[in-house]
Amino acid sequence: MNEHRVWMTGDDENGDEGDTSVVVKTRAKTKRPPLYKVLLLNDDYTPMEFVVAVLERFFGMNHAQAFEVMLTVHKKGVAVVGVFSHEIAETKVAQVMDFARRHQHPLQCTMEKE
Ligand code: TYC
Repeated sequence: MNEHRVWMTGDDENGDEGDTSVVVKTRAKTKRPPLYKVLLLNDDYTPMEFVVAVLERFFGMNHAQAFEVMLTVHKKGVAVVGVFSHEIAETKVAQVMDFARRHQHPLQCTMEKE
């Protein structure tokens, strides 16, 4: 990936004073993958303890953290519950939406590019 570009300096092209070309190392640009925020939305019906369980189960939070984040969503309407690669974020959203659906709660989880 690291190219070596070569060019001539000055006006000595085809001259008889030897090669004055320089070799330059270019670094391959390593682009970090974009990150996505996973958001949890408030609603009037999902039980608080269910949201806490979701945050513990799918986002690795302990009970105190989960309760705190749940209360933030409850009061503010929305909160970022994690930041992930596109694939992981999609999986988290799908897991939460499926878990909520199976328990017949209207809890909504979405993702957006950071
Ligand atoms: N507002 C809900 C209630 O009063 C609790 C709740 C919190 C629901 C967070 C969703 O993402 C949520 N039972």
